[in-house]
Formats: sequence, structure tokens, C-alpha cells
Amino acid sequence: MVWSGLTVGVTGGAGFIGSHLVDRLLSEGASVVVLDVCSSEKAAQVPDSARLVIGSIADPDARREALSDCDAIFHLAAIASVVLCEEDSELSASVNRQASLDLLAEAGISGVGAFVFASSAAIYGEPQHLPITESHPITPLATYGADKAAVDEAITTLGLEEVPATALRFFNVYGPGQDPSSPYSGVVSIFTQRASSGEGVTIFGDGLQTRDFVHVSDVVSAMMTAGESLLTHSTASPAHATPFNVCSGETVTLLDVVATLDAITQQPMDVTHAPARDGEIRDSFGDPSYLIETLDWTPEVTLEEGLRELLDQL
Ligand code: UD2
Repeated sequence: MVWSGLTVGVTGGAGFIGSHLVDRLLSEGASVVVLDVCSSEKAAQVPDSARLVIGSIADPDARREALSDCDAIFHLAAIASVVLCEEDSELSASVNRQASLDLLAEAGISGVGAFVFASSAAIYGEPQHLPITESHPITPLATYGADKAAVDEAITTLGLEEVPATALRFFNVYGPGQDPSSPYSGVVSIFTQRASSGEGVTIFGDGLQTRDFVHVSDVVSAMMTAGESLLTHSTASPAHATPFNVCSGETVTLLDVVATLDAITQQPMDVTHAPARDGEIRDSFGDPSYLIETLDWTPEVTLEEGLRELLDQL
């Protein structure tokens, strides 16, 4: 067992994806340290068996307290709202960019055996070809994507003498625990909650925009697999200084999502159309084959299975 007995830091470990990762690491026998700015409500949800340091990744003392003795670090903490990053680009620059770069440098100094960064499909910007492969140009549309891209690039240009690290480019992640009421709620969390309560949904645009929804358990497996490879092979790992798309390869329209929910609940939802969101990307779907072939990862949860699971839990 690669993780048993290791101390593993998870920044953003009280968040949606991070909390699933923490559960998985604990079940694999790791000692987990969570660094998160979380509310007291979120703090209470962090398992007692993990050590929680409440603080920002932009605070060097908090980083030191939480992460200086870690064997591996998963870096998920970020200002996740694209809108907030646009409104406060200084905040995004200090948290999403500079603190992440500082953390990466400190991980190198302290000899961390694996650094896994939560990058984003947002770094690709408007797709120039579909499906999006890792060689797609990095042309982010906004501050959030630009700051993620800066850290992604720092990782993918690391040398063999530096910290073993990888950048995982998440597409549209969904699954249990994603808050439908937050300002950056994913469409799946909103639509499943509405389907469950019998309320209608609003589709921005014609509903034919495409996305690549990847289940959080598959995202966790991708992070674990990449981390294991780095811990085992260090900078000789094929994951080192390499970016990977983390996506399902399943392309769906929003109308497909509604139709699938309708079929599961056997109750058609009321759908209202509103104008498309400004500056939104119409089609975004990725090619997961590089991760599948390089690290033997397989996305296992189909969108229909994932939606059924969510509705069962509501
Ligand atoms: C994703 C990320 C976002 C950022 C962005 C960069 C999520 C949840 N969001 O935004 O953080 O990285 O990519 O490109 O992963 N929609 C509706 N009705 C609703 C809500 C959404 O029609 O009530 C539409 C929305 O206009 C879009 C699609 O659903 O066409 C997906 O929206 P989203 O916010 O879940 O994700 P996305 O891809 O816009």
C-alpha cells in the first residue's frame, strides 16, 4: 500500500473535491493534514482522523504549520469562482497564482515526494479543436484560467532535479457534496437538486452547448494514481512535469442532462430558456486518452450512473 504510513497534505481538503480525496487517503492508511480557510460548518465535516489547519494557502505560516512534514501534497485550494477572480484579480493573483507557486517551491525545498496540482480545463480558453487534448494551446479567457495556467506551466516545465509534480486539468467535476447554492455551483448540482424537488430549471442559451462531466470519484482516482506514480518513480515517473486532462470523454449537451434526469425521475422538468451567459464557452469536451494510456486510469462512472446516485441521495 503506497499511502499507508505516509503524511499527506491536502489544501482545500474541506471543499467538494478535497473532502472526497481526504476520505480516500484515510481509507488507504495515510495520515492526512488538511489546510483550508473553511467555515466552522465545513470544518466540522472534516473527519476527526485528519489534522485540520484552518488558514489560507497565501499565509506562509499556515503553509509551514500544515505542510512542512508532508510526504506528498495535493494542492486543490483556490478561489474557485471564475466571477470572483474576475472582480478581484489581485486576490486571484495572490492565492491562485503566487501562493501556489510558493507552495510548489517550498515542496521542492522540503523534499516532498509527490505534488499533484488541481489545474483546470479553463486554461485552454475557447477550444481551437475538439476534443481538447493536452497539446491544445493555452489561451485562457479570464483571470481564473490565466492564474491556473501560470501554475500549470511552472509544473510542466520542471526539471528532473526538482519536486516530482503533475498538473491535472479538471473538466466539469460533479458528484455528491457539491453545493447547488454556491456562486460557482456546477450545473449538475443545480439541476439534480431541482429534479429532486420537482422544480424547473433555467437553461442559459439553447441547451445544445456541450460539456464533459467527470464524476468526483474518477477525479479522486486520477489524483491518487498520479500521486502513486510520482511517489514510486519520483521524477522518472511519466507523470512528472506532465499535464493530464481529467475528463470522461463523454460529450453531452445540457438538453441531454435534462433528458437523462427526466428519464430517471420519470417526471419531465419545466425548462425555461434564458440568454446565454456572456463570454461563455459553447463547446468544451476533452480527450482523456493520455491519462488512460500513461497511468492506466479509467473513468468508471457514466453520467447516467452519477445522476442516479445523486438523485438517490437527495
Ligand atoms: C466551468 C467551471 C468553472 C470554470 C469554467 C471555465 C464548474 C462547475 N464550473 O464552468 O469553474 O472553470 O468551466 O471554463 O465546473 N447552465 C445553465 N443553467 C444553470 C447553470 C448553468 O444553463 O442553472 C449552463 C451554463 O450556462 C453552461 C453549462 O450549464 O453552459 C455549464 O455550466 P457550469 O457553470 O456548470 O460550468 P462551466 O463549464 O460554465
